[in-house]
Amino acid sequence: VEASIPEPQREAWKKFSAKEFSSKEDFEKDVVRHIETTLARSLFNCDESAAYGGTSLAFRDRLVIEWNKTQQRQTFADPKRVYYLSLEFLMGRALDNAMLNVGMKDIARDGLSDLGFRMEDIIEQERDAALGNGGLGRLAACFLDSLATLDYPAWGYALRYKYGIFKQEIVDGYQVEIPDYWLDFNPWEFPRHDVTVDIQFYGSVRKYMDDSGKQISVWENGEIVNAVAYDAPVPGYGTKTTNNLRLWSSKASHGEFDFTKFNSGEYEASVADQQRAETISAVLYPNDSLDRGKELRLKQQYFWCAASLFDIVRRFKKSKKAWSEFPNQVAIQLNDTHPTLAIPELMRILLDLEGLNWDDSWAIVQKTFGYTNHTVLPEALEKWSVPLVQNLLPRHLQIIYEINMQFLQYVERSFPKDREMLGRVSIIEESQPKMVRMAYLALIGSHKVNGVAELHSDLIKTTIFKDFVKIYGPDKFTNVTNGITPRRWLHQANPRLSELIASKLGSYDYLKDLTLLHKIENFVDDKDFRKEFQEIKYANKVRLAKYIKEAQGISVNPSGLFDIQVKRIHEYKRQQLNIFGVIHRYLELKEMSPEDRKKAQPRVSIFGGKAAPGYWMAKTIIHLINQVSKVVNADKDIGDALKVVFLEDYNVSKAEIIVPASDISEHISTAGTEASGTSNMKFVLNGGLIIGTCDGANIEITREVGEDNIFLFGNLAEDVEDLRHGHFYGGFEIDSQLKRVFETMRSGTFGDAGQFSALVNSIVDHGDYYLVSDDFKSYIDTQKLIDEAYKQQDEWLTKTITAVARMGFFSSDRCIQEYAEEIWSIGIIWTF
Ligand code: TH1
Repeated sequence: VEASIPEPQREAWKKFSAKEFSSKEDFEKDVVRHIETTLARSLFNCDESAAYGGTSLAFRDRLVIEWNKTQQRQTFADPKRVYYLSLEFLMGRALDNAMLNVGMKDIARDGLSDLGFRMEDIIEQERDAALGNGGLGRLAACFLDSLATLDYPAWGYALRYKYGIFKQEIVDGYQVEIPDYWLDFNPWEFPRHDVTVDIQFYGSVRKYMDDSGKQISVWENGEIVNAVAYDAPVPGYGTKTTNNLRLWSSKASHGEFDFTKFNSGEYEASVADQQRAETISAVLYPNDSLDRGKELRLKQQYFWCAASLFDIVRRFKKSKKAWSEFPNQVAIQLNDTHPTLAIPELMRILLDLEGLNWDDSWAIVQKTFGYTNHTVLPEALEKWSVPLVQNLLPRHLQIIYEINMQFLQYVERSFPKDREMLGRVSIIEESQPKMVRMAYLALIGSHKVNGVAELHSDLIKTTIFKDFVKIYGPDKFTNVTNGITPRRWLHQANPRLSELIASKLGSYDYLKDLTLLHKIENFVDDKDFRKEFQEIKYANKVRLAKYIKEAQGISVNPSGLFDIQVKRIHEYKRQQLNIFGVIHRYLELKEMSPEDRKKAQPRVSIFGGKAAPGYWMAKTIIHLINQVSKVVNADKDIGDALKVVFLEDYNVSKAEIIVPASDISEHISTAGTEASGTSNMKFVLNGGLIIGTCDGANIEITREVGEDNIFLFGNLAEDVEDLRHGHFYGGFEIDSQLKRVFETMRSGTFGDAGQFSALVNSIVDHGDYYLVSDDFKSYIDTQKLIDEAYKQQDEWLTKTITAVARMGFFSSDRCIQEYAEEIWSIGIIWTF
């Protein structure tokens, strides 16, 4: 407001205010202008990367215009906003998405062709924004797309990592990690050097009484690091709403150099200080579902929470509303426990900086926050050592202790007979050293806690949060089953299928209301539709086969059954079960007569995914897959009957090629371990069936598509505990067919057996925690069923079409509507 132009001069502004291109000619004009001026290139040195730059900048202009207007509308209406705090946003590429969301891809294709370029090559130039590990980060990205598409006033807050998730190379069958420096040229971000926040670490707390006898706490003498905002526009599909993703970058607070040190000859030390500050936002931690308790990670979390809250509070204070109004203006969603420090930080702001009392502050905090839990795996539940928190954030530790004391007093009053409960629910674990249990803090500081699929939301109420259901009652807990954006995961990844569906439904409206998909079930017997649907699947398989040849040098026959498992490599996700199944298949094929082998259903087993750099067992699984691939693919007896592929460096843009090409995809986690899974939804939406356990969202996919259209196998979550117990205390016999697989490995068929002994021993000698042996027979029997079912191509096609038609529930738009109504109480802002 302070910087606004006075009335008399506004005419000139309005006259020259930036306009969006809408014709092909205007698009070309913008591209050429950007290439010639912004990028300082010419038609004599314009390669594809420059053309990508010009195209992106032309689209960016469009987005920025709507982005500014959206922010103006939202500032004017000053509605309740939602802030999605996530340490990960796995956005992938932005250009294709921007073109489709603003509905200008065809114009751009023609325009680029006039200028001498092929659209697909230009799209390929972009690097993925890979600021996430897997499902959790991609979910956040889908949610941003839905929030904008549904016209909700929403911001995402995260860190501007210099290095995203590492790039994976496979060298001699082993994973090697390469840093992902992705910021060389990123036209999608806007540095806001005027939007900065000083963030304090370390130091001490001084307490004193003010004149009125009130106790005041001052956190002082700490080290200051500067947070600088970088903004990226998030366009909605078919709407003008363009929301903001704000990423914080860390910088030394003294400017370039600490001049005292510089002048006293300590040049190196002054640069080192600067680098230490920049380290905070340097790198994304590459662990998926694992808490390692590193100090730098805690620093990242506080840096990001404190900067975001400062920003949110600053925006709120502009409205001059009373503090009691804060929860009516602000909803903050905690994506897992990573942003839990936002709870004590908001308390600190209200108590120490704004002078509110404890009870009022706590009421505001609880009404403001919602917490999403994404896992029950014990190794993923965040805990921070008390001495570490004490040192880095002394004031926050005091506040956490106070929250805990008040909470425990309440529990004690409510359950006077259950003395043990206090120790169980305390935010502080009485271990050596003591630990802060972040999930409990997040739960206690929020008004709602949600799981991400029905089974998972039930499980958290009976396992990790059981006592809290007694304390707060069941209403504090809810479920919001995950979803995916159909814009990226159908329209963008599979344009031909999207177009076919639109041609039958009469419009692309279903991309905004995915439940409309059910109408394509009317075409399940339509001959032309079926033919086209099948052709599209085949073409997508050809596209993937081509990519496999280029990237991996392996020839695969697109007529084979494409069986795909792509996701982070983790023992609980059981890629080992899959590869043992592949070895079993290989042995069976080897035993067959050549005639029988010819009759066998050809398969292409495709794997992809990264292992956390320190996760040896996961790296062993990758190595085994690559060894099996080498042996099987070279075996002349086998030919096309079986091919095994490990696709290097699985990421979002590769998923866009892989997902539409599956016949079967694998979602085979030990029951009760995969909270939801989201790629399962993507594969089915693209006309692939799935083999899966009764776990996570697989269960709801089954409910929606029908039991005949999915291949379920394996033990149920409710039996897992007893089975594990039995492994240790009862007799434990390894499945006979699995034994044969292990014998083959031991004989050296896939190289030195010693390399895989830890993997085999985890099953044979160490209790088979993930029930690989228990589920093995059921798994390979189900794979046989799949072979038979796939031979009935007509029925298979019916199954896949039916399944697609019934996937409407899994749009992330539905998720966002549920969050908005049940957790955030926010409304939409109309666009005009
Ligand atoms: C994943 C869950 O494993 C997956 O089942 C779920 O679909 C997805 O979140 C989205 O809800 C998780 N990713 C992480 C990553 C970290 C810590 C915990 C989890 S749980 C770093």
